[in-house]
Amino acid sequence: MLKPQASRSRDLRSLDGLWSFALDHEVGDEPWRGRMVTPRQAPVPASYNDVFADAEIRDHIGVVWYQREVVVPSTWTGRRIVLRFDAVTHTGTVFVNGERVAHHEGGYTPFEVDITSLAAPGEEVLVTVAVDNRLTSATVPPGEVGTAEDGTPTQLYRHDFFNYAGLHRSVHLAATAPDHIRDVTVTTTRDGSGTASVHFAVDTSNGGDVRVVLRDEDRREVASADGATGTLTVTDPVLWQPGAAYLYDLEVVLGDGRDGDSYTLPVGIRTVEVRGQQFLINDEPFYFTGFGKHEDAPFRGKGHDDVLLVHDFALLDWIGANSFRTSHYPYAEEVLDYADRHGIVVIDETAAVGMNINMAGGILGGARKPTFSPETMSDVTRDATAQGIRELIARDKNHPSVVMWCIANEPASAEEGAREYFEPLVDLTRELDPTRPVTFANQGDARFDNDLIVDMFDVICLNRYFGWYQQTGDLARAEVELEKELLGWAATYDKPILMTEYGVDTVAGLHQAVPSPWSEEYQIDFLAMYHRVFDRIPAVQGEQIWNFADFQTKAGIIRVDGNKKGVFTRDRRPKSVARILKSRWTAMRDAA
Ligand code: BDP
Repeated sequence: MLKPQASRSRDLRSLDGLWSFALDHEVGDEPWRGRMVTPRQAPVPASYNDVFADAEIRDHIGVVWYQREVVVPSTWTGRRIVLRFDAVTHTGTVFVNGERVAHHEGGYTPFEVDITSLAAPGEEVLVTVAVDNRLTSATVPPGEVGTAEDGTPTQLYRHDFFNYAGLHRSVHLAATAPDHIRDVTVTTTRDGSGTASVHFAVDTSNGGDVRVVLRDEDRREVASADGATGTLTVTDPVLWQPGAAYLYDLEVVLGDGRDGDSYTLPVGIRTVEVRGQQFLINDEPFYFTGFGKHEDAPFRGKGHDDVLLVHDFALLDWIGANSFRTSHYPYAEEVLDYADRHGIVVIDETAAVGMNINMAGGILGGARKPTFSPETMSDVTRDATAQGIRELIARDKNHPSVVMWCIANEPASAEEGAREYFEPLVDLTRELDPTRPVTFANQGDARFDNDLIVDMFDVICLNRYFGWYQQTGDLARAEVELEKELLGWAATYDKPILMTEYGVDTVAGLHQAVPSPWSEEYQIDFLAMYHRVFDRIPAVQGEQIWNFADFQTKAGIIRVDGNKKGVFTRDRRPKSVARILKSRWTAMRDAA
């Protein structure tokens, strides 16, 4: 699915800004029928939860309503008009002028609907969106909705971040020619003699004539071709490299481009491969440094924000990180565009998180029961997981920064049923994209000797907390356990190992001469211990600390205003460990 853009032949109108907003019970049965009467307005893009100082809104379970008007430009006569939502979390139902036009499940991938017949140029249209934040066994991430004794709804979920909801990303009206480019897929390969191939496939609404032109960063034409599929040869290509991005532009033209359609896609030429225990980018071993992140910030929750985007990347650069994982859901497309542009490597994750009912003895919710069963993670959940994979790859397949798909975070991969659940999902991922390695983030209960699924994946991604959830406060014992475990994996599988989570809750400003958990000094000692161990084990090909920044979670007795494992605070101030990481990672970056 192509991100909307303004081009010679395309136009865009942003619907970001303030929308009328109401909780379900505050408006009548069918608020989409006319103008909604409500005293409240909510900002878009943003989560609605924290912008009002109101517990009822923050903790609301179920549907909320957003509504606004927009005037369709009178110059859009004869155009195809599309309404596009970059993310409605988690389920969106859209009405235009009182008519239901779209329904989408999955809170972190875009959807669009052709509203040409409803949107008269020069006239106003009324857009109403029902946003449902409920998580069930049919959603990803999954959850359980119940009813409390007093009849009010309850929501259980097993992932460790607040269930923010709303119109999290931009909303646009977009205009194209009626005959238009529907999709473009680009992959790149290199041959031994210093040339590269850019393979393209263009999907159009009318099967019309297609021309593609590849230009370099100086806008010089490098190659061109006619036809909807083909290969462009680039001699002496400038490669897209971690830390040294280079983007060509592929202009795709349908018809004559004036009455027809045109779309420009940035293209990075690079290859990715797993060979033995190495992860290769452009045939060079790549060692991942960086973080698991979250889309999370005060007030706006998970709302996309360019200020935060640029600042977070500036901090990644400052600290010397070369990569991050989009834990635990697909991030805004702007984030990937920026990573492409700035040479940051991305592990792109689905929203399949919390598929582990018995983790930590079930303290994250509920008594012991099988994770994979018709009552828990069922065929319905798996279908939703598959749909999430389809939408992620459809959206992100062309980003050079994305070097690997991560199809789940910490599923119960040692439990019966895990293999049956994941095998078709791995197959699906490979079928949709044969060019990128596939992984999942493994949770500590599934070790090298009892995990049931890791052999199906290319890279072993481990989330481990020795010295925090286990051996709490005892880094000497934690070091022994960590090393034992890593050596076990390295001996069992000939695959690269990435530590995709390791970290400790750390209260900024809490200092101790003799470090113990929660202090800044303990975070320093903890990470130093992990790094010592990593440096001793050649199969370890990367370190991504949990987490880049502190983030909000649901209320709980092990969370103080959220998860505090950040190297930065929630407002992006460095904790003491940041400078130490900076010297490790910048030295590694300079040596690479
Ligand atoms: C892991 C999860 C992550 C949590 C982290 C933690 O993957 O989402 O936030 O642990 O406990 O289990 O901090």
